Amino acid sequence: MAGGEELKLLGWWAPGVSPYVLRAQMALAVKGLSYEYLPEDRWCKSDLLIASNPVYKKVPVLIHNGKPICESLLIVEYLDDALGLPGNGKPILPADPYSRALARFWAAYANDKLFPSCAGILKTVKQEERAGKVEETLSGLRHLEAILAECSKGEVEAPFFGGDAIGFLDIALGCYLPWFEAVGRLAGLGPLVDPARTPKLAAWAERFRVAEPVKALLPGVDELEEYITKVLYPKWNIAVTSN
Ligand SMILES: N[C@@H](CCC(=O)N[C@@H](CS)C(=O)NCC(=O)O)C(=O)O
Repeated sequence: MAGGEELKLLGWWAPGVSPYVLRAQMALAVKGLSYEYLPEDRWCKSDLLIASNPVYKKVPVLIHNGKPICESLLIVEYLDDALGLPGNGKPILPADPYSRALARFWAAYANDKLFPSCAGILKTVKQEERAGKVEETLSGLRHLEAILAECSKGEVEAPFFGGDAIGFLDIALGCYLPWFEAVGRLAGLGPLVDPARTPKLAAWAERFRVAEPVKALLPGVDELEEYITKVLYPKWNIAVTSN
């Protein structure tokens, strides 16, 4: 409950491992909003989830005063639109229309291209295909390095994509940080967000990991690795010994 508003978040049964649920949780935390977390059983989805997201039947779903909002990026935008400026007193999305459009473009890029390429590193077994996924991921991270440099252009380096405070693109991308680390480790590649290749992005990642209020939400990378190998590898038909 937040100031008479009823907020429920339908989330994943294993905390921290779903970047999409984490994204919604990060936005709620940045807004300083309290809510009831309802974990979904991965084998047996609740009637509430099926009724709230009948099209995709996926989490996260935010339920605000009984009304469901689906899709993690839309949830972040909705919190900004519907619940005003509690928390740090700043909107999550930039005020300037052009900056908003850019933030939305790169957030969609992270969702549609970067993260699938990164997860694809583990899903592909053939050497050549895997090398392609690695290159796609590193190229995506180089794009984001350039965007981060653009955000700070002509000024003292801004700590976040959102400027002085965590903003839309910080949340959209920051929810993937544990995955970048876990995939780099499991694939034997070392850190994907590497200070030698993308120094600004690596420094941003370090700041984001320890920033209030998101740091408490980030899962341990060991736990995430365990989830990937024990839960996802069998689903993807990958033998643990393949790495
Ligand atoms: N595009 C969605 C993706 C959500 C998603 O893939 N959620 C996963 C958990 S990480 C899920 O609910 N999976 C259950 C299923 O696929 O049946 C978003 O951004 O919210």
